[in-house]
Amino acid sequence: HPEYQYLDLLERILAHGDERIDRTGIGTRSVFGELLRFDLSGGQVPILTTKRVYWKPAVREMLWFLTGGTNIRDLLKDKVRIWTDWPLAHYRKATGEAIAQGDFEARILADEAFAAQWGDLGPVYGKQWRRWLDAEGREHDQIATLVDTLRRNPASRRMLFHAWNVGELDRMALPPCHMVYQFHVTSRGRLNCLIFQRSCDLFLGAAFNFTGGAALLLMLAQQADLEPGELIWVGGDVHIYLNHVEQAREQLARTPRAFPTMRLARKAESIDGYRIEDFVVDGYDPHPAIHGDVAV
Ligand code: DHF
Ligand code: TMP
Repeated sequence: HPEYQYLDLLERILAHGDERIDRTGIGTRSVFGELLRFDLSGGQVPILTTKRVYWKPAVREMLWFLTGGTNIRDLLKDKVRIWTDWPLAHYRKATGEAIAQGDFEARILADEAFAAQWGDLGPVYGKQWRRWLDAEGREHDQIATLVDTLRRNPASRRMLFHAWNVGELDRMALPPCHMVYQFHVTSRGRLNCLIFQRSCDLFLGAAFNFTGGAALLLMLAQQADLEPGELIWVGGDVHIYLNHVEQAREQLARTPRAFPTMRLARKAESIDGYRIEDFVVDGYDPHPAIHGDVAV
């Protein structure tokens, strides 16, 4: 079962990972340089089954990146709360106000000016993917260029988009983790995607990254009249936070079930036209969710 790639990595990090204090102060065990591959050609996608993964928030996050958005207000409208902690920490620090997460989120939703001031993550993924600003002041839509190249010149070795915009890193709430997506089309018309992730929270973040990556691959394949191929995930610093060790052990005690299938219910008019309702996941029968706190 392909999920054992993930579970074996989890187990190896627990057993042999290098332990140290990280930026967040929580501490991690980590390894450096890992590769996982998932074959999507049979319709199955890597939504982990050894714990319930909230695949809709993960797909919604990917759709939000594609809109070019960088404000958590758009996510909160869809009840996706995974990015709230960073603007919230910034707000608390800047104002000294001990506001609860729920109250902060309610204010972001109710008050557009407040959201503009406090809900923006800076020039993160969506901005770089859709509106990368070059030295001459021109904006580059890397996604539109990618779709165009997939259609016109699928043998290209230059099909990628990148979020590590060096000049803008200091204005981002978090520098990009999944920072490069490269694509490859086989002679038989299969679309492969390689994600390079410089830093990976293997217990919490990875499940979202695999799911979002799979959703992106399906959308791009459909737009370019290709069949889904492999999702290849490469991790730089792959770590387990020390406050996730018990959860990881619990997950490791479980036996994976068949991956679910994911398909698109309709072909959108363009890569910008997809909605959450277009994603159909069948056969997802995971073990129960395992909660873990996110390190901010
Ligand atoms: N920082 C850290 N330390 N780890 C991350 O995984 C991470 N991910 C970010 C931003 N910063 C990060 C963006 N993605 C969750 C999942 C993905 C994500 C952020 C948070 C998360 O908390 N997942 C929980 C709850 C899911 C839900 O409520 O829908 C989970 O159990 O999967
Ligand atoms: P860092 O910027 O110090 O590397 O911290 C970022 C943390 O967030 C790190 O634990 C990796 C994790 N992360 C993911 O695993 N996946 C994601 O999609 C994001 C945004 C972050």
